[in-house]
Amino acid sequence: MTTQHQTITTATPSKKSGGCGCTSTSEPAVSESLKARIENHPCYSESAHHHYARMHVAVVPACNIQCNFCNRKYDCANESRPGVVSELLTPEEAAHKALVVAGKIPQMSVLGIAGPGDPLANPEKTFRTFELVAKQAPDIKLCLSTNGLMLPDYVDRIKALNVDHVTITINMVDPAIGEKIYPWVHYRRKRYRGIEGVKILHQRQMEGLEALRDADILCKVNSVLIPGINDEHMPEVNQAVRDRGAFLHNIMPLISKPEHGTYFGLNGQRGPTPKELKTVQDKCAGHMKIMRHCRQCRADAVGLLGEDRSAEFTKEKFMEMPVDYSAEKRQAVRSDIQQTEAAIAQKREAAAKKTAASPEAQSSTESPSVLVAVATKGGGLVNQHFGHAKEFMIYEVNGADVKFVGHRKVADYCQGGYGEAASLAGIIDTISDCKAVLAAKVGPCPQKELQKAGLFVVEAYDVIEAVAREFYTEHVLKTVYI
Ligand code: CLF
Ligand code: SF4
Repeated sequence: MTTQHQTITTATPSKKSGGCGCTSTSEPAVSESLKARIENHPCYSESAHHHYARMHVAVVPACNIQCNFCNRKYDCANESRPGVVSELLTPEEAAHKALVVAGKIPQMSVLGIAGPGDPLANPEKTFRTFELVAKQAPDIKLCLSTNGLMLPDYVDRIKALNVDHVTITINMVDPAIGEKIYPWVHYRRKRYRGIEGVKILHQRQMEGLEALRDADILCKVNSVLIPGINDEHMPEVNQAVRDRGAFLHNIMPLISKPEHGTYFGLNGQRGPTPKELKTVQDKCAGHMKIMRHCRQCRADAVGLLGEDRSAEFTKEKFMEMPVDYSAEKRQAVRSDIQQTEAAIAQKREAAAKKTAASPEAQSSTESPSVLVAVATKGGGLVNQHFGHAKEFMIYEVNGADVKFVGHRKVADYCQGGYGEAASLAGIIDTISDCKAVLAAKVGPCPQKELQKAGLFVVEAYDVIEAVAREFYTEHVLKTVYI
């Protein structure tokens, strides 16, 4: 892939607006050995998610707990978007699907089992699937996501299967808070209601974390942020999980609508706003790595995070597809990605040096942080037409850093080639706290409206960080915009 630079054209907004009030939060450094373990895992590495894909296979129907945000007619809300029904597969079908997808999408590096139920409530299906895939495609990383109740019993088996990435969903470390999230827990053939069950779940989750640490298996913790229930509690959760060796904390928003049929959905429990989510993520950052690029995938998701190719691989279709798995072809694709990543890293570095050397940066005593909204199809580039963006990636930029802080879904502006005024208003509202939109192209009409709303429009096709820095130097530092 080339990262050809095109001229950046910027349009100035018609009115100035205030700063975003962002606070910069640094994250702990990652050792070289850890980097090697996560470099092609799209969830564990933010930069990998621009290039590598993952797939889930839905082989686990049952669950052993009840979460108030889940209705198991639908996918698991721990790792999937509720309201999307998936086809259940046998382990043999799942392994065939994995091999088919590995041939068709050679940048697919990870196979995850993440629902619709809990993988360890269905251990035989889970482990059989992993065994079949490991035998036939050893270059695919295996990944599993669990509520943790049965984890301590299976860490040895997980280790023996060379599963190096395990996610536990931990929404509380205080059973009094957990009581508002979990009505019951089914443990060793007995159903425990209320706080009695929550205490068991909590204890097992903590044991599971420690067992993963002792077995040197990388652990990510997912936490569903539920305003008014566990939002203020989240720093405590963060501390408890990092004390027990978790590597990454993915704090993700509750998705809750009445039509999902969940307890929370039916009782009006809302999810957090993007700002509320970022505030909590920022509070927990600085102590351990925070994942901000999660897309809350469905249990049968296929493709890059944020892209959904599962419809191409329904059971009816993939069972008819021949396996075209080639370890050599996949390795060649990986080498290309590594080269692209190296070229991007060079551009990032050059852009950082240029900003630091600019007279404005040298004379400026303050370096305010601003947010920018990026339209991208992946590859780490600003490379998408504004009108085709279904989501914007949000970066926080200051004199020292360009940091990804989240993504925001929007309605398609271009629908059949013409813009819709209502969706444009919605998009502008969604990114109104940003200073600029960075896109490959922005049509004249949305450009005018974006400028009216106080956003710069930057048209470019280049590495995201380089474009963001150039905008920052030219339009924030130079004009003392804040
Ligand atoms: Fe799947 Fe989860 Fe493994 Fe990733 S997803 S089992 S760790 S391969 Fe990733 Fe999807 Fe977020 Fe999960 S974006 S929902 S964190
Ligand atoms: Fe649903 Fe997953 Fe909770 Fe089980 S652990 S109830 S499948 S969200």
